[in-house]
Amino acid sequence: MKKLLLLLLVAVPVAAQPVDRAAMAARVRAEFLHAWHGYERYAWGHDELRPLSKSWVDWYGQPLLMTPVDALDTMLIMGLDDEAAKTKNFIVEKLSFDRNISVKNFEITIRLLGGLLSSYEMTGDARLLHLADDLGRRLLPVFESPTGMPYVCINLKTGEADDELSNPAEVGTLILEFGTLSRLTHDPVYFDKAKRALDALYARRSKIGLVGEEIDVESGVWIDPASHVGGAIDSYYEYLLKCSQLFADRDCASMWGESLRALNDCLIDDAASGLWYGEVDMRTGERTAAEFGALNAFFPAVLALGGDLRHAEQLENSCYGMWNDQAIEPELIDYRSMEVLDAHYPLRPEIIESAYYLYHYTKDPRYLEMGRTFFEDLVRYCRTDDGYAVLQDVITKKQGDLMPSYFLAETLKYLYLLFAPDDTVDFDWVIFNTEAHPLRR
Ligand code: DMJ
Repeated sequence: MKKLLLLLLVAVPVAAQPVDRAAMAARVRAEFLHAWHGYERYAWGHDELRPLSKSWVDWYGQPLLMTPVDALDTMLIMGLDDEAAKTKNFIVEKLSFDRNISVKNFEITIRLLGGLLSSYEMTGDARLLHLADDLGRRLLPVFESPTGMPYVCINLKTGEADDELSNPAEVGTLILEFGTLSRLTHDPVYFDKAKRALDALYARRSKIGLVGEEIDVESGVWIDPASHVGGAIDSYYEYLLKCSQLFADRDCASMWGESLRALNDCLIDDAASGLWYGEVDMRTGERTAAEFGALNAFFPAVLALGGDLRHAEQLENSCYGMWNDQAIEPELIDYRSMEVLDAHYPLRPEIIESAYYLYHYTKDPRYLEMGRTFFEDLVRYCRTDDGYAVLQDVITKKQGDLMPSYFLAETLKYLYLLFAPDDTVDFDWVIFNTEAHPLRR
């Protein structure tokens, strides 16, 4: 009998405990509050919390309230009404874009413009739309390049745009926010400028339908031909698909369809460690690297949203392997050797976002289990007494002194939505921008 019991123990894999969604959602919400309270205590009125030194950082030397604006719609979604009311009042009283600073158009658009627009749509507070419109006006001169593709930086006060060396992500990740601003203000100028930039970029794709990693927005010449779905390119593809859905835009639908065909033809790499989307030369399709990282892990979500569940599930499985290898995902690996090439973990959300999308479409409890793993590892390695910290090294788990605003906008929001009741956000009626701000269809 004893022998039989032993045999059974060896042969039958221990089934994972089913995930108690309500309990997990409550835990994520509590951790959001923990992180938010750290920000409130040590960084209130500034851009981001430095959780180890218990201080703060302003990206441009003057505060643009990155964390409050990024976090506000997460509070609304989590039903944190008191925190949301206090934060909203603070934003409308204190946030001013009348500042003589040169900012990154991409970051300001996805975090601040996106955050203001989604919070406006959720609360109906016209002061938030007014702020968004003011910001949008100040950003517009960024498109005044010979090609119509935006410069990288823009001075919020003088409108002076600079830095012509850009990339597909920074050129092509604007249309959801600018288009929504047009819809809400009835001024087409925002949508038109962002669409023209997207068209100009797409027109410069290679003969095999791919884009590279760096482009000169004045000459329209590619500087770096590396083609992949990682940083510097990633959300360009995301916005082609989402633009087609948010605005029922046929051009974007066709650009997305053509691009996906090229990605599937040229990038898919079936390795021993799983299916990946690797890196090739945009001109020849020749493989140049077997690299994949935390940023690339947004792609299963986009594939799922586009209807390709088969590749989405396979890729998310590979990503999960990447996470589990070090019990937290590195910024970059070689997926053939699984060697860590960049050991940072800056509290990124993408792999969690993909689990959320895949659970929505499949209802497969595997994705809840993945979410639980992500959450437990985050708490174990990234939690500090006063917030959450990036990891300098996923191997040693040494923490770094920053809590990026997207941790509250995205990482914890997607974790929460994965476990919260399915109707917490009406998935079919919103499109999340790349910073997880839901915009109404
Ligand atoms: C966020 O600001 C956005 O998700 C962006 O698209 C990529 N980088 C961070 C999160 O990793």
